[in-house]
Amino acid sequence: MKRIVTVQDISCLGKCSLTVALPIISAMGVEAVILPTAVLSTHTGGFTGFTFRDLSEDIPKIIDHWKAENIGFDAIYTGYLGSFEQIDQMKAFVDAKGDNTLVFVDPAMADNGKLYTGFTPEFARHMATLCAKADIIVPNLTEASFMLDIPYVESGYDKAYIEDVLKKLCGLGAKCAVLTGVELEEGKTGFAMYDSKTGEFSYYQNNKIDAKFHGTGDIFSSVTLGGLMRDKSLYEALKLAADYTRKCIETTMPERDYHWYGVQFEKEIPYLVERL
Ligand code: PXL
Repeated sequence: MKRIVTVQDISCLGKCSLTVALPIISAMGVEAVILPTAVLSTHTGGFTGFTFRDLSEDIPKIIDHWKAENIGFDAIYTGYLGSFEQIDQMKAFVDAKGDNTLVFVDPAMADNGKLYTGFTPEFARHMATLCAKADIIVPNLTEASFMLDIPYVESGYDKAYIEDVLKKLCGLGAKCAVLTGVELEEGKTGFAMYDSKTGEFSYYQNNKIDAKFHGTGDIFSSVTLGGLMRDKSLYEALKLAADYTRKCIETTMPERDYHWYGVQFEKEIPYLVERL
């Protein structure tokens, strides 16, 4: 059985970051070790007055203990990081990894043209230096724009634009870049990927459900990593992630007023497990 470590916050209530990564990766039959970056009472999207406990001080000590115990990982998956220092800590963690550890970076920090509460454009440019060390990065178009310091284009783009952005993302240093929330046709959404080694671009589009939920990017990343660890190709893992995320949104729609802060991914775990 594969063992991964996922580095992101615990939003105690909010169905994002570790509270979705841990159950999803575990359900996919992969050991999920966690390294919490911060503990928040809720996520930062739509709640006010949330608490935020920064765990930067603990991170190197936790990593050192694992090292002393000779624990290695098949993948390092980073998500929401709470400070510049944590980006540097993750760069050092990646530099010290074994040869067979996949580095998967979700630069979770922005969406819909805006940075999440608490982040700055400088933070995004620093996140780009962690992306430089990754095998696979999965920004949405907003995160890509902030990291590349290019204007955010909301709609009306074509494949040529997407391919230019993907190439620029790999230009940062990442081996494979995946863009999420790519809408190439009215009523559709999906991902685009570029493998800098083969020079190949791939696309996948699904029917779009017109609703925004927090945490869906984290669900997408968790399923992608789980799929990779279960020996799917990157494209197959991404396709499963896109289909599952869509299914979770669809399932939540009738109860969206009650569950506005995150999707009911729990109900669709069987869908996921059946497709491994
Ligand atoms: O899902 C991304 C995410 C993760 N962690 C925290 C967040 C968000 C999105 O808003 O606020 C704390």
